[in-house]
Order: sequence, then structure tokens, then C-alpha cells
Amino acid sequence: MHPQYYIEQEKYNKLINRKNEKSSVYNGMYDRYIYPVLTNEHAPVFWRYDLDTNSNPFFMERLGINAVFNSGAIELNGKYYLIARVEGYDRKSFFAVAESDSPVEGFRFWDYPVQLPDTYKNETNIYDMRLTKHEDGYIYGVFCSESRDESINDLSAAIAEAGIVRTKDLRTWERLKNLETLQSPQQRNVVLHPEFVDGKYMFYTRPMDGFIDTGSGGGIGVGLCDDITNAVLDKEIITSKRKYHTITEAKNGAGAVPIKTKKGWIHIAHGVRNTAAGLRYVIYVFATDLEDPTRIIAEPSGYYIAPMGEERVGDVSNVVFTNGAIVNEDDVVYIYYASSDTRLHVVETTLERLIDYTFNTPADPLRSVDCVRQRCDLISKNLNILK
Ligand code: M1P
Repeated sequence: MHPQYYIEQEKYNKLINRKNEKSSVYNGMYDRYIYPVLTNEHAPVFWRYDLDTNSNPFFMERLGINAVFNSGAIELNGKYYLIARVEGYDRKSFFAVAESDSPVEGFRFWDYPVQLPDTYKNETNIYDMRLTKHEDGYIYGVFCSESRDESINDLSAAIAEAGIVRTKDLRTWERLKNLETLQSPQQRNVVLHPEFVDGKYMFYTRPMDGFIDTGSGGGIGVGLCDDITNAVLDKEIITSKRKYHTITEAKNGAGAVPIKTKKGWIHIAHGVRNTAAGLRYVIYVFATDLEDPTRIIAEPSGYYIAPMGEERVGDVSNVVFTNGAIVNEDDVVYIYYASSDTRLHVVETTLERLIDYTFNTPADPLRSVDCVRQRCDLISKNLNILK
């Protein structure tokens, strides 16, 4: 074995065994953990290097990993699993399962990444899987299936669709047909609702005119279908709408699978606005009605998580993005979020706090004059308390 192997393996072991710590930054909404839970350095040494000294005498990283980010999350039998978007130096993404006994540290990738059935021959890239434990007994993975748009003479033109797979154990995956949405030419950030609604499967969608631009798509939609093996949505009803001069002005998209609470379904999504420095992605929260999941019942103002410190910089800077959260048996909530399309972090809160945040944080009044009124009301109430 090349001597450098032992050095690299030691660095890897140190990283995997590192204890995570809560940051001292306070907001009462959640605790941030200092260290990312997954990075490109969490990829095993034997994924990246050829260990054969004959074919790799200089111990070069032959198949490097560029980034590990946007991860689906699930708890099964007391263990925590992340199904991360792993991106090679070649820009292609794939999925890999990382497992830990702890929700905040010690995530170790299984020996092999996920090898999905290759049923879509034009599919070039796959990413951002949401894992839904559905009441039908399967665990579904819904992800972005990206192909080149051959109809346009532009090398970067692409088509985004929602791919669907299902499993019972995260090891054997059955690939179903991609989701068809009759009203929308492209889809990304599609999430399967965990329960039947009127006896049907319900998807959260994000209608888009093009690959990047949501164009006329008004926000996060929902649609119903009878058959998950041939999922076709005839129509999509918009729930969380994009709004002028808010954090969702340019785009939004469903994130983690919604969390069922006694007061409603809590959604942890992403919102995007444009700036002179490019797009800024933040994470926001809203709630929908238990009986009618198309009806918004709470919309706290502004963002829940924004990029902070080192999170601001990466391959796509000024981005936080979530596609996975876990509520454990003690009602502790772990929200896994990636920063700047580079690495994966976690924040911890409780269901009680998340419900309080969702239902008792005031909504965005949408105009500065009303926002300052809202703030002055808070100040005057507080000054009376402080008297
Ligand atoms: O680069 C930021 C994010 O961009 C896309 O999200 P959206 O479709 O909302 O623009 C996704 O490709 C996501 O993976 C990425 O993190």
C-alpha cells in the first residue's frame, strides 16, 4: 500500500469520529451545529483513490468528490440515514446513503453509492432526493432527473423532470415512471406527501417554464394522482405563492417532506430572490390545513434559515437548501440543510418550538410602511414590559 493511504485514512477516521457541538449563536428558533454533518471529505478514501500501487504509483485522487450536499433524510429503527447528493469532479451527481446512530455526527457512507435502475437512457444527471415514508408501506424517493434538451441548439439547454423510485430498505430500489405534469413543461423540487388525500397520492410540485426559470409558475403546487406507477397530474393548485419583494420573489420550492402536527402540516421550503450578486436562497416555513392540504394556514414572515459565515461561500454561493428533516420519537426535529451547494449541515429544534414559530410568528405585511408599524407595535409592547 502507498504510505499516503494511511495518512488519508487517518484524516478520514478523525473526521468521522469528530464530536459535533452546538453553536453559541442564539435565535430561540433552533440550534445550529458547528460542523457540517457531510462534506466531500466524508467520501471514503477507497471511493476516490485507486489503492493499487501498480496502476496508481503516485497515489493520485483518480475520481475525486467535489461536493456532498442536498440530502434526503429518514429515521429507520432508531438509526439516522441521509441520502446525499454526491457530486464528482466530473459534475455528475449520484446518491449515496450515509448512516449514523446520532442525528448530528458520525455519518458514514455505505461502501457503495446507490445504483438506480437505468431506465431513462437520456438522463444525464440526478439529484436532490426527498424520502417519503408513505402510508402505503413503501419509502419513496423523488428526485430531479435531468436530460439534455435536444430540441434547442444550445449545449446548456436541459429538461428537469421528477424521477420516482421506491424501496423498503434503502438498498433495493424499484424505478417507476417519471412524474408527468400536464400543465407544466418542467419540474424540480417535487415531494411526495406521506398520506393519501381523497384516496390518491399527492405530490408537491414546482411548475417551471424552463430549466432554471420558473417563469409563469406561481409557486409550490399540489396535484393528485391515482396510480403511483404511472403518476400523471392533470392539474396543479398553487399553495405557497411567490410574491413580489419577498424572499420567494424569484422562485420557491418544496423542501423536506411536510411534518404532520396537531395544528397542520408544517412545510420547510426554500425561497429565492435575485440580487446584484446573483440569486440568494433561504429556507422558510409555512403550514397547510390538515383537512385541505392545499389551504395555507400560517406563513411566518421572512426566512427561517439564511446562509451564515462560511456557509455563504461555495460552488454556488449565498445558498441554503433543504430536502430532508427528521422528527424523532422524542419530538426533536433535525433539519438537514446544505450551504452553497457544497456541504451539509444540521439544525436542531423541537416540534413544540417549530409549531410555535410557525403559528405565532407574524406574517410579512408586504410593504415597508406596514413592516415598520409591525415592528413599532413590538417595540412599544416591550418597552412597557421593561418599564
Ligand atoms: O443552486 C441552488 C439550487 O438550485 C436548484 O434549486 P431551484 O430549482 O429552486 O433553483 C437545485 O438545482 C438545487 O439542487 C440547488 O441547490
